[in-house]
Amino acid sequence: MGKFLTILVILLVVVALAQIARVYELSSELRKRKEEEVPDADNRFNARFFLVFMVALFGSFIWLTLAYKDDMALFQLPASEHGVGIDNLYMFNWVILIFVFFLVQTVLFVFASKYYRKKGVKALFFPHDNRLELVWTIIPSIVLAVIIIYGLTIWNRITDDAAEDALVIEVYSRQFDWTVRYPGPDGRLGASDYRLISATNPLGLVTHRTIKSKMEELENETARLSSRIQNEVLPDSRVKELQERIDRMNRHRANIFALLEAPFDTLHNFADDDILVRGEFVLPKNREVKMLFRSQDVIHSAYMPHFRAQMNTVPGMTTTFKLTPTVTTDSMRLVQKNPEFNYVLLCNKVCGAAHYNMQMAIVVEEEAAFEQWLSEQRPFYEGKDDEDETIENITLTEN
Ligand SMILES: [Cu+2]
Repeated sequence: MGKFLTILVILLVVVALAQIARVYELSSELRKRKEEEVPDADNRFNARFFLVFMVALFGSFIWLTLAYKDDMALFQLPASEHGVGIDNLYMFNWVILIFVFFLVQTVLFVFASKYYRKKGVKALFFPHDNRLELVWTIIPSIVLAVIIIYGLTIWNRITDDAAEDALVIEVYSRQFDWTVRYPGPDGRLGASDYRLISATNPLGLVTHRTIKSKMEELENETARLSSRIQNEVLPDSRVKELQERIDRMNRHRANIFALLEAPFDTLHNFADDDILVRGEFVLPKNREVKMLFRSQDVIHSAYMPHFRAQMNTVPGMTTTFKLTPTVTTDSMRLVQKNPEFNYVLLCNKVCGAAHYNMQMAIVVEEEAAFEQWLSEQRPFYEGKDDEDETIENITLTEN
C-alpha cells in the first residue's frame, strides 16, 4: 500500500508539473511573446537548476550505494581462493567506472550551467582539435587495455590445469536437476556415453551392466514394434514408419555393442563404484576441486555465486572449472550471522519451465568430515551385483 501511494504521489507531481508548464505557455502567448524568445532570467534559472540537479543526482547515488552496501555480492566474503582475485578485478572496474561517472557528469552539468545563453554573447565555433582527439582516444585505450590484461590474467589462472591431487568430480545437468558424481574407491570417474542414457542410467555411464540393460531395452522395444507390424492392421505409411524406427534402434544397438570391444579394463571398470548425489553435495575445504560439466539436453549454466564461479554446461561436450573452497559452511554461517545459510549451485540459463527450481545446496567441510561423508554414500552399482552378468552373456542378435 505504501508503495502504491508513493507511485501515486509521484504521478500526481508529474501531472501537476505538466499543467504548470502548460499554464506558463498560455500566459506567454497572452503576453504576445514568441515561443523561441526565452528571457535571460529563465535561462539563468535553468542554469542554476542544473547544478542543483547534479548535487541531487550525486547525493542519491552515494546514498543508494551506502544503503544497499550489505546486499551487494561485492561486499560479501568470497568462499574460494580465486574468488578474491575476481572480487579485486570487479572492484577495480567499479573504481574506474565511478571515477568516470563523477568526472563526466560534473563536466556535463557544470558546462551546461556555466555556458547558458546570454544576450549578445555568441558561441565559439570550435570544430576540431588534434590534441583533444588524442587525449580522449589514448587514455581510454590504455585504461581498457589494462582492464583486459588484468581480467585475462585472472581468467587464465582460474582455467589453468588443475593440480595432480585435485578432487575431480562431475556436475551433470538436465531439465530440471543436477547430479554430482564422485569417483569411488578406485579414484577415477568412469566413462560415459550418451547412447547409454536411460531411465535407470541418466548419466549414460559405461559399465557392462548398463550396456547390457540398454541393449535389452532396445531389444524389447524392437520386439514390441515388430509384433505390432505383424499383428495389427496398419496403413502402409505407418508400417514404413515403424520399420524405420526398428532399423534405427538396430543401428543404435550395434553401436552400443561396439563399446564392448574396447579393452575391458580401460573403459568399463570405473563407473560402477562412482557415487551419484542429488539435492546436496559436499566439497572439502582447502582442496582444489576440478569440476567437469556435462548436460543431457540443453545448455544450462552452473552458477555458484559464493565461490565466484560460473560455467556453461553444453550438450555434447565437457566444460571445466576448478576452484578451491576456503570457508566451510559452518564458518560462513557465523560470518553471515545466519544459521540457515547454505552455499548454492544454481542454473543460470533460462532452460525451460522449471528452470527456477534447478538448484542444489553445496556444503563445505574440513577434509576429514568430507571423507567421512563420501564413505557413507552408496555407489552407483550397489545392490545390482549379479554373478551371471558377464560380458560373454551379451550377444548381438540379428533381426
Ligand atoms: Cu537449467
